[in-house]
Amino acid sequence: PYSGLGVSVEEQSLSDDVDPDAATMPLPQSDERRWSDTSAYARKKILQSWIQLPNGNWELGKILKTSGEESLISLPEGKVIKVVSETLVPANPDILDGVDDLMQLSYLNEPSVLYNLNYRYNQDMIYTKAGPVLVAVNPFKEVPLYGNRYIEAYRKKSNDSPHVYAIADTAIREMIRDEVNQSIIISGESGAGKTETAKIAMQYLAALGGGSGIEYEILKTNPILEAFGNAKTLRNDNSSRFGKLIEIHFSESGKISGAQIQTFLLEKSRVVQCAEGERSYHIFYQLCAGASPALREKLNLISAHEYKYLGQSNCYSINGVDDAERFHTVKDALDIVHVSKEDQESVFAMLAAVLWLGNVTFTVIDNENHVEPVEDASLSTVAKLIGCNINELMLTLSTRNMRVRNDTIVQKLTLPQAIDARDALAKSIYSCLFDWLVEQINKSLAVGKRRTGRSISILDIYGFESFDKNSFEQFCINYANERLQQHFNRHLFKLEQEEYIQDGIDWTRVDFEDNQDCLSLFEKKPLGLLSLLDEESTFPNGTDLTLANKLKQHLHSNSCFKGDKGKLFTVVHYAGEVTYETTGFLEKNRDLMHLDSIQLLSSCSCHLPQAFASSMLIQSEKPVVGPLYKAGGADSQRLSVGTKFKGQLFQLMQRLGNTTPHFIRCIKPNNVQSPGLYEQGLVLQQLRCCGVLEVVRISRSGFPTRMSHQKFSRRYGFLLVENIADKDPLSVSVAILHQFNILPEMYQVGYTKLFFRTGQIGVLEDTRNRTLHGILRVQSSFRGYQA
Ligand code: AD9
Ligand code: MG
Repeated sequence: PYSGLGVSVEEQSLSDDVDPDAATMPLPQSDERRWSDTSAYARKKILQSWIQLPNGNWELGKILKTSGEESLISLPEGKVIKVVSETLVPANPDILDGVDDLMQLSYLNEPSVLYNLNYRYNQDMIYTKAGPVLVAVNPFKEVPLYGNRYIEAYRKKSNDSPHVYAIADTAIREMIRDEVNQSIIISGESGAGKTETAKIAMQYLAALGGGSGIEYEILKTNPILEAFGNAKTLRNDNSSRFGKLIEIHFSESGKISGAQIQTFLLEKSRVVQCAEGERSYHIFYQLCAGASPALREKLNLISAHEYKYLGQSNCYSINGVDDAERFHTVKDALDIVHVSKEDQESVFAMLAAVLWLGNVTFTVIDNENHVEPVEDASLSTVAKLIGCNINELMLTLSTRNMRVRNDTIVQKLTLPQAIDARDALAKSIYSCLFDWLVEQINKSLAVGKRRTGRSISILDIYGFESFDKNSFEQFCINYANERLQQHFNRHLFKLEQEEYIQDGIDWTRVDFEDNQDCLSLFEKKPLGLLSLLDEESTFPNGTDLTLANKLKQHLHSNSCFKGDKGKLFTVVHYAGEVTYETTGFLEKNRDLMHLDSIQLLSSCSCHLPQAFASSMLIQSEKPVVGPLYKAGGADSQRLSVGTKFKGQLFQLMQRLGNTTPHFIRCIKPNNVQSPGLYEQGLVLQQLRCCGVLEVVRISRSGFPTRMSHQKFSRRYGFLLVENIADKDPLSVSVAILHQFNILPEMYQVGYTKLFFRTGQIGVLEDTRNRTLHGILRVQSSFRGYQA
């Protein structure tokens, strides 16, 4: 397999300009070596090699001489260095530069993969296949790859370079051909391009399955959900702060008949606090900038920087984005998904109420530091906007009804408690509003008269996160990623391996990382992370520290868990270790909404707060009966956030489990959202995290082409010179393999199928075609003779 690459290095003469001080490079990490083929035989034949520089980057060098343990390498700037021969990581011949499937590379090592992606990226070829997976490298600029001309080309199959369109096209075809639902699973870090990729896939599906007009509505859900669920973060100016699954339904004829959206875990905390340089949800700024004078007056709107919730992060605008203009786009989109003007106004009133809530302040009223809200314009505006009695609002924000045996006692709140109550109310209103909007959209998209049950789902969900400080949000997100990774592993690796084993062939088992241990660490009952977190959340005296101690006490022997100092603990995720800090875990997991607040909302004269109150009660684990504050004690008994999320994930996995998945891995080439900048280390770490490198390695080391004995003998049997009339398919197959000198290492004979390495079947197909043409020629000349 290594022949044809040119002369061996032995034949080259030693260059004169050897750098005498050339350092002997250190051995690469074992991980890198696992990837390279550095057998002595291979090393002899290579001309170019990857050299790892001290900064970790790889550079291409020419091998000048290999003698014994050491090799001389010339680097591009003319420098010549001496390296330990074993560290040579072979580079591919130039002819393989920029292949569109990584599987085609002769040498499949990390630097070669990095180089190939970079080579393509420099030419705006942002998509590359890694076997069954599509890799998309974020261009951070407009690339001329989209629109009707391209859609047409992929539909007609006149363009076969890797593309999201090609994935969407395959999904449609397989859905129709196999009558199996499909899913397109998009993952990647924040800012890697998942949401854009999802939109590009939707665009293709809409173009091919359009006609009824519903596709237009489906596309318009994007600006709405982005306005309400996306925000500027330090990593991405348009970061989705929720996960999304959109299931697009098709009729028998392959036309879109409707859709359904499910969302996951909206980051509520952003409504009341966000970090310096980040923003809250886009819609707040859009409303402040774009509302008409009449609407301003109605909502008593002021400018964004006068709202405390928006003012704290010192960031109001996004480069190149006109919030006022976006507001109109959102309103138009709401029209299209049939949210009435009246409802739209109620939605804006809720947004204004949230903003005004943030401006409500408190004064201390006694010497026990109890407080009362200041009766100012902020407070009265909130009351007006949600349609409640101002005195009840004041009570809700400054007291709590506690049930002690059969009595209800009123407890006054201190300043931090009152602020918590206020912020909890603001967060709940916002997250209920978000859910309500999704529900309205779903009603509008559920028009398909007769559901055929055929669908393509697109999943755009947050990728693995590991920051300097990791909190409950990262904990949940990374848990979700473990689940998805298992889905990915199981699909690509296990199914593959099982097929070989099932057919009884000798296939050296390729190890793949199964992350079941880490998932069990999260999910096991009663001693798993989520159960222990729930248990501690129900203890009134539980604190972040008691939680951390509890986790350490019960999980210290788990191989995926490491206890750290104080409130820290570390989980060994498939993508690396992440250290979490338990600060805020209990509170975020409990996500308490006091019954007083729910009751306040249900007493409102406006229909949205009423709807929110009932949805909060429906979510309660125990039905609440009678006067609210008597039923459930002080707090409503909702499922914890962690447990609810776990349930959502199970449901998601079940849904995806019934589909044929297509995976797209988005890669962020730099951390500054800038075009043309490709940072090797950053890309490599993402390729490792998402399993792309493993996939290529495993798929290539196997036997990707398979055919049953019957089919094989029928297809090629006539090529045999010997008489096969009374032979069984297996014997015929073996005879064919022998006659055509297919090397034993190039195939395996299974119980029911033959397994081939890449490219092997091509030889047989060529012969078959030539022979068939020959027969046809003979036949036609025979017919000519007859005539
Ligand atoms: V997050 O986890 O929601 O924070 P995403 O969704 O992975 O993240 P997003 O799709 O929002 O990232 O992409 C980030 C930015 O990259 C976009 O706003 C675009 O400016 C840019 N991008 C991504 N993909 C493309 C593309 N195919 N063409 C042009 C792109 N620009
Ligand atoms: Mg996104």
